[in-house]
Amino acid sequence: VDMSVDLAGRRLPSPMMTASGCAANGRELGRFFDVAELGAFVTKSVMADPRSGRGTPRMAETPSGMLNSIGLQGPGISSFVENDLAWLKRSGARTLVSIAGNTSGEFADVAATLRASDAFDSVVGVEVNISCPNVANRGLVFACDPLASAKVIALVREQLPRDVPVFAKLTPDVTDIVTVAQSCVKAGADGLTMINTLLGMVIDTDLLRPQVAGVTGGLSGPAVRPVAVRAVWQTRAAMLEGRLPFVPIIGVGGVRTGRDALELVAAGASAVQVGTATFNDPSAPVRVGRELAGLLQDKGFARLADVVGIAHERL
Ligand code: RRO
Repeated sequence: VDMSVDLAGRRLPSPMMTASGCAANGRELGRFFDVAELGAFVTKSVMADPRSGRGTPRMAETPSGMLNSIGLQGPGISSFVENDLAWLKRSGARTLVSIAGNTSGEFADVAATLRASDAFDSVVGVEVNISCPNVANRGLVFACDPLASAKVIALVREQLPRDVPVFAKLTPDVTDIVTVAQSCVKAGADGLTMINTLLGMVIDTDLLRPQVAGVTGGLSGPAVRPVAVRAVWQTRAAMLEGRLPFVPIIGVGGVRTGRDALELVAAGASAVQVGTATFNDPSAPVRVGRELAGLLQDKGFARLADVVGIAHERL
């Protein structure tokens, strides 16, 4: 089965990616598999300056998923490019760099520093994280506001060469994700990654207090998979109906098996990210890719590309 994907002009050998934030910047997972086997390694969202993140505890488990309030812990863009991106390049990884900022100008500065770095030739795209649920600034999530999203995307797009695609990472916490997608694509996004975590909360019923120090947090894992499938489906439907240009969708949310990945692909995703599942199985992103290829083979498909959005033809 031909598992290669054309992602906004970049040919990747596999549709499988890590999901941002769940495996730091490569070294941890590099002990379990060859990071060059992935279509792309997606890094933890990096900001301009180093950041220690939220107080602890930052994670809570639920029967169907995980809640996090990490709060964008990270080394800052300078250290990231010198250490993490350099390591990913040496390892032969194709890297999709996730960037974040408190303001649209900060997003642009991070993109500019990234572009100027020695390892930039290993970057196959930039994922603009406008959807972190744990940013402390006035409770504002850029991706809840189509205009604010467009401003960030346009500024980042300006900083990068045309052949480096920009992906907007969207939040499911909006009434209409298609409206945000339209705004991002109009502003220059070459693709869409959906979804980030869903805002949630867990209370410790022994201590009768919130389980994570951030009080609310981002819900991930199996609980959000149907939400991701719905978001990808609605966005692909908008493309088929002419309400949105055809841009690649990267599906993410609760994928643990090849069947889970196939669900997102059939809904319209060209690539699939695996995040929370790596906590139980660090090689999950490559295992899911093998399982997906096996399923396609069993069903008689020669190319993954033939299955993208296929469920829309079978209503
Ligand atoms: O660091 C985080 O708290 C975080 C981020 Br940036 C994000 O995009 N999604 C999430 O669930 N947590």
